[in-house]
Amino acid sequence: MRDPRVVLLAGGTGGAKLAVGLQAELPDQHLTVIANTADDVDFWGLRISPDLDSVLFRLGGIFNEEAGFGVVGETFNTHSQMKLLGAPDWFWLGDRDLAFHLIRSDLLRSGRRPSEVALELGRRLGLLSQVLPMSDDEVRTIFETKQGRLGFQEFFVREKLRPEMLGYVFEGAAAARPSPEAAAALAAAQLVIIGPSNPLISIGPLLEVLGSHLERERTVAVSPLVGGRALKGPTAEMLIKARGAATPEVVAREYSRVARGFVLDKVDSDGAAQIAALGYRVAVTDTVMADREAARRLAREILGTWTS
Ligand code: FO1
Repeated sequence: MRDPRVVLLAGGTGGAKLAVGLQAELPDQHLTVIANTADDVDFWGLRISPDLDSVLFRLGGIFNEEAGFGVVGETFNTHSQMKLLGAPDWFWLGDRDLAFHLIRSDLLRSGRRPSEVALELGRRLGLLSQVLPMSDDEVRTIFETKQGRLGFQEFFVREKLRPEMLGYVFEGAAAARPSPEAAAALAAAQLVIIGPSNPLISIGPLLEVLGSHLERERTVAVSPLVGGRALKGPTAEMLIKARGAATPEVVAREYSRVARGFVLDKVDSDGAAQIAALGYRVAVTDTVMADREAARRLAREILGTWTS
């Protein structure tokens, strides 16, 4: 198939890295990335969208690899001054990063929809792909913990995952609808890729909102696990707690209603037959995206397997 239109469903790290590889392999404007927004938080009166921003910044070539979030070459003068003035300081918003939150919050206040704002930020960064939130409606991951209910960033960043987690909900997900832009991109896509992000708390909210818009025959999922571990974040620990094990097969079960293809890392090739038995077509390859070239190679392999 020449020049397919592709949608990538992405959380913050693995999904965002794969977006860079896909953008490099596809013609301009053939990739739409739909990002999880259930991690969003309002801080200092501004709307912060960490997963969406990490896709925007990676595609725009300004991601701060060292910090793992925000913009390269960051300074924290505003953060220092806010702290001196008694504002909460547990969330490190850098000076460059702040520019995006100021523009986003201003556009939202003027009545623009979150999808319109994301497209506008993408245009101002000169992106060659579209980056969209999963919905214009608010969805928030709330963790039920022994210390009460905590928002995603409160639990992960402020409390550093210390309170014992009893469960989690995606508040607002049942009523949330895909934005017109996201629905149109999914309808036009020859291939939908579920990125290698946390299946429970990054892809989970995306599937709750968009799941009924996916066609199984056109959807392929990339395992976020390599040898029983995720490259970043508590994915393996969460899978063990919630599903009893952290294996690609557990991930494949999670996606079996929405995906027909599954990309498995070569170190996990032993599990390929079990995953195929769930009804998947399995591809085994190196899924570790250590750099841009590795992300590009993985993208090329996925596109070659599922769009040729
Ligand atoms: N992660 C941290 O561990 N500490 C921070 O202070 C922090 C600030 C921050 C600011 C903007 C942003 O877009 C992301 C930020 N992150 C921070 C990352 C974020 O909490 C998570 O990595 C994602 O939500 C998980 O995908």
